[in-house]
Amino acid sequence: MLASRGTLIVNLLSSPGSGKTTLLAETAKRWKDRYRLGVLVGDIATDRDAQKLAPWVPAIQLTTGGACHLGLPQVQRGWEQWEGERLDFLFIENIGNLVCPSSHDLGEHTRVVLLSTTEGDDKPGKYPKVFRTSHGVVISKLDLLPHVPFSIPAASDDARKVQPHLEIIPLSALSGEGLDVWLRFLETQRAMHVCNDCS
Ligand SMILES: Nc1nc2c(ncn2[C@@H]2O[C@H](COP(=O)(O)OP(=O)(O)O)[C@@H](O)[C@H]2O)c(=O)[nH]1
Ligand SMILES: [Mg+2]
Repeated sequence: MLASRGTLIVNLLSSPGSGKTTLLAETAKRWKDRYRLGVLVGDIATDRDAQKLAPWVPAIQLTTGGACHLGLPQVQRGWEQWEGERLDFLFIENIGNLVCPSSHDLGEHTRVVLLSTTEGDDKPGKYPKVFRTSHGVVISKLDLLPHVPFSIPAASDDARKVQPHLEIIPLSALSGEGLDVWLRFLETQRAMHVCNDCS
């Protein structure tokens, strides 16, 4: 239904603190005059992320009260608050967790897992399902790479062992490095899944 209205749905998964909310804010800043965006942001408690995003993008907080992942009915109820809106991109920020959210299809077109440079390059093999079910991996906090023992080739090889078709996008939301590649990835996904003639 949303695809026919021109909306690409992107589900962001990662462990807590790897940079989902910050990346969404930076995406929204860059696209404020180009695309209509919306964010459904999941957390166990508080509406802090929705408040952080509010200056840049319409954001609805979905609070699970303890559940470790978002479910489709909750996402649908969140979306209904925008009934009638025509969004170009609807982002879902899932609960920070590399395990449970990977087993729950939220109807997204595109699933992206974030892995920050501070988390260690061995995580893809240790949490294979989230990498196997994703289309892209954002390696976040690239600005910290000089300070941490993290190898982008090692993380990429490990991730591609479980999902050979993964797009791997190293970036820093803080410095802006790599954000152009991220934005192009999103546009390509939208052109593939939603419409052929949109840029
Ligand atoms: N150095 C650095 N810190 C970042 C970057 N992106 C996010 N952070 C910081 O990491 C922390 C967690 O970010 P947040 O976006 O809340 O992560 P989330 O829990 O995945 O939504 C915050 O203190 C951010 O300022 C980045 O690219 N570089
Ligand atoms: Mg967040």
